[in-house]
Amino acid sequence: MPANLTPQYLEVELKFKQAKTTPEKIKALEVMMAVIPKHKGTERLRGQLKSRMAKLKEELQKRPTVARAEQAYNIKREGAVQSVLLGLPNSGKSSLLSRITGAFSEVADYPFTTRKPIPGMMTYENLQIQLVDTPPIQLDHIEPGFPNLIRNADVLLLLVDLAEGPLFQMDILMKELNEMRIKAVGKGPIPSMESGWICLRALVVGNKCDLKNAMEEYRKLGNRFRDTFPMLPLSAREGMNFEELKKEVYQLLDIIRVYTKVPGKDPDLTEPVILKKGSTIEDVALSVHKDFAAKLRYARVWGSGKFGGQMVKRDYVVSERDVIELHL
Ligand SMILES: Nc1nc2c(ncn2[C@@H]2O[C@H](COP(=O)(O)OP(=O)(O)O)[C@@H](O)[C@H]2O)c(=O)[nH]1
Ligand SMILES: [Mg+2]
Repeated sequence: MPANLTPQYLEVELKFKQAKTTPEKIKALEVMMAVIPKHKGTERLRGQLKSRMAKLKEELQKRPTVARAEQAYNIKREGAVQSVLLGLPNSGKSSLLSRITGAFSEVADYPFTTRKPIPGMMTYENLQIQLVDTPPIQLDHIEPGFPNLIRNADVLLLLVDLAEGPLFQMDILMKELNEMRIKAVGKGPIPSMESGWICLRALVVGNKCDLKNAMEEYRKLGNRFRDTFPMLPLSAREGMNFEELKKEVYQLLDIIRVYTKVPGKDPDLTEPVILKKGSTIEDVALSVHKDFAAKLRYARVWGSGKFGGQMVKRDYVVSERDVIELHL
């Protein structure tokens, strides 16, 4: 039976053939399906159009859309602290992640090897610190999803290659953070920010200190930044200063570790309770269970500068390494 296709149909069919992108093809195909005469003679053709449409839609799904790219930037927080590595291409971010956490991130001496963030875990004493490797920071270009990843971090590690003009690299990092309305601060009080802005703790890390002249460059970097940020030279390749790096990250955070114990037993020193500096006995109780905080009568504390087992009230401010026995 002849199909007797109308000129209207043939016109959109031509459009379909000329379409270059999948969305354009889908659009044209939709019109074709709408205008094709619906009779026995076009039955087979209509079937073909339908399956073609299904294929095109599938193709569209497979593509990394902006939303999908953004999703890659949603890194699940793990451990007590999240730190994010930021740096220009080839500064050594992936090398550092691999060496210090054992997580796999491709390392190569050409730029843009890392296309999405990759997390790993490092251990500092009894603390788990998540480290996230990221795609390189680029001048005047910000990947969607990247600002959010950074904003959610507790600490930023600004990694510069000491052999490739570290001052210039820092300029670009600061400029792009500024574009994202992120202010990196070292130690000291967190300034109050305009709305839309966020303030994050940051550490400047000079990588490749194993290379010739690197320490000279590091000193120049220090002249400009040591009053603003804690700094550290390091070699991701040689594994130099890794313990110091973890310690610096820990010290940058305004946190303390305390331990809880039950009467008559020793505390479990492998499971610290992580609290903000200035936290009280009540906060300790809250971190255990909210009922504990409500029922709390007093606590006993062991730690430096107190009598062992000293009795304290709920508003007592705890300090690093205190051992606390809660009494309900
Ligand atoms: N000499 C030296 N080379 C390093 C060091 N860290 C990384 N590299 C090299 O620098 C290049 C880029 O490293 P990569 O980790 O992929 O950098 P990324 O682009 O920042 O992730 C590679 O050739 C690494 O082997 C280091 O501490 N010392
Ligand atoms: Mg990389």
